[in-house]
Amino acid sequence: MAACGRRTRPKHLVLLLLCATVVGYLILSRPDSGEVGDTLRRRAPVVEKKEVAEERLGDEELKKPVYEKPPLDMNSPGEMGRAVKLNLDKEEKRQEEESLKNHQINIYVSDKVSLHRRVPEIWNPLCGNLKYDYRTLPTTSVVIAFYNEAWSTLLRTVHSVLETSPDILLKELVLVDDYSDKAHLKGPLEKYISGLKKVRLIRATKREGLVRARLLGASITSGDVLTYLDCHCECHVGWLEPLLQRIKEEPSAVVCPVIDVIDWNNFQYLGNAGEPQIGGFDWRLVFTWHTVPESEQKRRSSPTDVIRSPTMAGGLFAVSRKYFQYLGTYDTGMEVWGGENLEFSFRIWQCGGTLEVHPCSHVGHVFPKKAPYSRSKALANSVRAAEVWLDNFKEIYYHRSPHARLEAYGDVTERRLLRERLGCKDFRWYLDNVYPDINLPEDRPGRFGMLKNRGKTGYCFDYNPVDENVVVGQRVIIYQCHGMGQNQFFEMSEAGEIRYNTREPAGCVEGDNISTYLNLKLCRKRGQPLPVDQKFILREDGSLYHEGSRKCVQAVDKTDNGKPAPSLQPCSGSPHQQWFFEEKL
Ligand SMILES: [Mn+2]
Repeated sequence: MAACGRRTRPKHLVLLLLCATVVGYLILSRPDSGEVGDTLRRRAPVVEKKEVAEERLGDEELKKPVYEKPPLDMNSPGEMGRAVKLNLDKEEKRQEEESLKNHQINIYVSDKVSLHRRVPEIWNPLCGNLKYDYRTLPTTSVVIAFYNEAWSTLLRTVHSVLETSPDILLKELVLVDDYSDKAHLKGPLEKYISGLKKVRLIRATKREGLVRARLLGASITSGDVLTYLDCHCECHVGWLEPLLQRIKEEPSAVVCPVIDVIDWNNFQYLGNAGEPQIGGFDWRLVFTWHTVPESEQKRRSSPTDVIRSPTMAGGLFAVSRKYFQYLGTYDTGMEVWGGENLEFSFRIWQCGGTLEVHPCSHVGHVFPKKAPYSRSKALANSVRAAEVWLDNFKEIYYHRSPHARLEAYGDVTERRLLRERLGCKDFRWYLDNVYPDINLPEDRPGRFGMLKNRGKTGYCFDYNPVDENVVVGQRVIIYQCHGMGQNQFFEMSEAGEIRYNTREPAGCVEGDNISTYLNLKLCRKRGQPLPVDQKFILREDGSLYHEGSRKCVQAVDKTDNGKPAPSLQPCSGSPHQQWFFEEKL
């Protein structure tokens, strides 16, 4: 891998040096120059003093963004990232609800917030001490793809980039219209951005999806680094330098900012100066967030060091243009959205790069109330990722999503050849070295899939988490078997756990003597002993024996809430106490 191209900028450099010299001279030659100057004068000989001051002034000059933010107006709604509270009449309320229905983001509120607002300082204070050599940092092109995005969220993203990115580092900002049909994104958008420095717009001539839209945008750029952002973001001051600095140090690093949350309803900017989260995935190939593991904390020597992450969320990252090319950019066989982030994550790690989160780069993102458009292509995209990168571990994925086997995912020959050509490592290496904390299912024959009852025929163990982020805490129920894996997928481990391991972290079925019903709790961590309440034995006669209570699991038609569920009862040998695993219906 060749080193990241370091562009020399002779014209800029000369100009800026000149500027710095003139300004520096003026200040230093004033008879009553400031305290710092006086201190320097006392301590250092004249020549040295001048150089130090020039250097500092040069930095201030070099840091200047493309545009300065307008003066702070604390009366403006949402200023400094505060929550917006509006008193709306009936008609305004109706408009607000409509905007929410259209975008899954409260655009009515967004429209009231300044396109130039400031966000609160939420990074680790140590980040403010980091120094950068602006003259040798690589330049970047920011690429933002959008589809039918609302005016204010899109333009706030644009202004935010222009007002937080040093002019000397930002080569251009390219907006990619992925074939939107909203009128405000036609003429009005063109007119608006024609008045903005460095902003360009390119339009797809058919719906391309995120992957190809981003590549289309990148194709007209010239910066050393490509920085991809989502189209409803706000950048924290100083967000860009850490990303570019890291890529300058290590051109094969793909670096993500910390993604702060902007509330979809009141536009409050919610950030945390503590350790950011990193990305993982579960065995349905769904992206998940995790706290930084201890091993990674030990590897880092400062809170401002990058954090290695097994996967990325996908919306926001920076990569050296050359390295992106080398890695095979994106899988252009992927449509719309979903799955491309995991594919790229696996590829980065397996093919010799690193994927990192920089704790000093913060960008806010409006996470919508729910996905604003169809994710129907995400399945095919995930299958492509599995088929190219997972080796035999793809079976673990297919067991949990049996319908994925039937999905038409197109041709992946080219992507497999790319993997060959780059001499990429296998998925076992990735799991062992990059994501050792993921639970690795055993999936022994006859011990995974639907857990079916003999007495209550056609009924299976079933579990629905209260939400995607909280797997545990609910009661396990029985429901008509559907054969789709997912929430009816369980695996019996060699040690006797009934694992709900479509999710990460995995849940385990737990019983106790008091409630008689089964609940889902977190499984033990690797190396810890198995709690007796989580230990079951599937015996020869089909009975499912619970060690902790010394009872058998029985399919009960009506529980205290009127619904059927498995329950711990004295062992009787009845068919309602007989269970078996089945992979397919
Ligand atoms: Mn988004």
